[in-house]
Amino acid sequence: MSVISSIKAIQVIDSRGTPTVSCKIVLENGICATSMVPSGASTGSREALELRDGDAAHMGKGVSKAVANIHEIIAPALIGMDVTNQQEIDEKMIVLDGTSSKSKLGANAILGVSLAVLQAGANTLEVPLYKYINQVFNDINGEKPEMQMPIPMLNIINGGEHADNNIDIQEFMIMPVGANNFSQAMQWATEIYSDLKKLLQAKCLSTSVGDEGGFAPNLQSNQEAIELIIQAIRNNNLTEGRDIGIALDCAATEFYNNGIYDLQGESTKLNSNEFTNYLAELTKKYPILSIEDGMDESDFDGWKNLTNVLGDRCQLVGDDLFATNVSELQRGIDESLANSILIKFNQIGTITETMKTVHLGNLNGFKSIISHRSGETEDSTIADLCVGLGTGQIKTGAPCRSDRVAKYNRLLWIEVEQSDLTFARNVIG
Ligand code: 2PG
Ligand code: MG
Repeated sequence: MSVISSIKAIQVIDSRGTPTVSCKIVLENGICATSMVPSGASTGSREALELRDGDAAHMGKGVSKAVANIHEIIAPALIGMDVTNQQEIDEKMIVLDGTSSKSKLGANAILGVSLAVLQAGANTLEVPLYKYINQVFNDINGEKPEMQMPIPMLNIINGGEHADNNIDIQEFMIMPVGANNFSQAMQWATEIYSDLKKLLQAKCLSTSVGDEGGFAPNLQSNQEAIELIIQAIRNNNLTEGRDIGIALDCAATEFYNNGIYDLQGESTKLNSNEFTNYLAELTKKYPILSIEDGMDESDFDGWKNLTNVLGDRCQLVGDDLFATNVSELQRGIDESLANSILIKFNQIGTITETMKTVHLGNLNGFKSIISHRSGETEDSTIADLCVGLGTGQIKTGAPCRSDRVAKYNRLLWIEVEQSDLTFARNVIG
């Protein structure tokens, strides 16, 4: 038995300079592990609650209440438990909280502990985290996924809530689907990224970056962003579609108001059908493999229509729509909304619930994409999560800024240490 002997938490700083929770677990055998919790900007309304202090310090964004909840409520309940029993520990915290949105203890408090428990479990058994995750998933769901190296989705032009420019679509990503392995995918991505910088410089456009490390210039339209990326792909003697697919995260909830998709950057207002047609036109013109949050989180008719129109030729990913929540995903499955799900563990608050959501997706043919948040830290757990669950896709920003590349760099090590893993190049289509 690897028994928990202490749980400590402190407030640390994330990639936007905003406080977040870090947690450290020590076991009776002396093994320890730490975690750090990410935080979103374009958050969905169905996400679990991130507990913030709301007082004068840190513009109300301090997390000292969440830290205190770990010390005063969670730690006394978990000390003495076997750290390798992830599900029992997570379920105990869910009961201690007692609310559906984790608003009593805070999802940031609960997740900080859940992540540290996961890492401590791997450490005490002396196995790599991704292998341990594979085992925990099996313990929880009775399914042992085939581990694989993911296709990275690199967000190289940032807009929406993640940048101060005029672009409405939040993320323009490249997916090196034609690479032979993960390291080649990253090589192509970094080359395209630096070429894109040169293209922007040549046009006297800004090369400052947004929250996820992608460039954030002012542009005429969403199409211009895609065309710049295609030019950067071609400048590297690569072919869009064959070697590099394009993926978008519209984060449409952020520009939807009273039935209207308001594309301010293009001075265009569209209703739900018109916005679906707008996206369909983009997919005809460009090799767009994946569209995330193409519709507002509550425009269910819009989602149904979008899935009808594009679902057989494009990955349609629910992020705000599902909030990594098993009941919301079940609704999507029942009503044919989207065909894939974005997985962010802080939307739901525990590793166990995250794994149950991925399992439900697996059972129903929904692809899962493991994702960072726009507010990140050097914690790289999502890299191991993606390999251990074999989801085949990870989205974790541009190849720029340590909070983003920490995940890609961890994957580069896993690729070498576990050279028998296949690369998920055919994951889409
Ligand atoms: C998203 C995420 C991550 P945020 O919308 O998919 O890219 O952004 O963390 O701000 O919700
Ligand atoms: Mg999103």
